[in-house]
Amino acid sequence: MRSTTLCLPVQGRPAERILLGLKKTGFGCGKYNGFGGKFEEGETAAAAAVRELKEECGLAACEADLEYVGELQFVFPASPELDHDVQLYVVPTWQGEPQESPEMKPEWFAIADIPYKQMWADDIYWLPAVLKGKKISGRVIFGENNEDVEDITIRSL
Ligand code: 6U4
Ligand code: NA
Ligand code: NA
Repeated sequence: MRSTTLCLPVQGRPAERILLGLKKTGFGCGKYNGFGGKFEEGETAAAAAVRELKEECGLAACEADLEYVGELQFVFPASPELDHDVQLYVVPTWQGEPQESPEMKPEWFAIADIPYKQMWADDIYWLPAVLKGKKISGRVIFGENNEDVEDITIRSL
């Protein structure tokens, strides 16, 4: 299973606003999501998260700015080549301002206005808990269309 990262920049504690990006290309195109991607060879999860955050939305964080909040496994029985897992990070501090990249158009959302209908279908099951400060571990099984959630298990760490 390939490994990826997902960074969730937030303001306020507990979180009041979250920076999401509208993905413009590739996997998840047209969806709002956090910022992240695949590890490069020899790279740690935290290093990959810092690199992808900068590449995709221009925010500069250091590894110490990242708060590890858990891990999710995504399983696509109809397309096993899509299977991957995600190391999740909340990012409360950084340097710089959000900037559009070729991959993502960043946008701030109040927590009450998070556009779950325009996000991956699993997000509504775990993102609210993460934004309340919980750490989670979970597994999502997608349906035939690789979009709908067929089965999901989330537990608190
Ligand atoms: P390329 O374009 O090959 O460099 P890369 O940016 O390395 O891609 P990408 O964009 O394919 O990787 O990584 C997928 C991103 O989408 C990761 O940040 C994890 C995130 N992601 C994938 N499935 C998700 C899901 N079901 N729910 C979610 N985020 C998901 O919230
Ligand atoms: Na990405
Ligand atoms: Na990327």
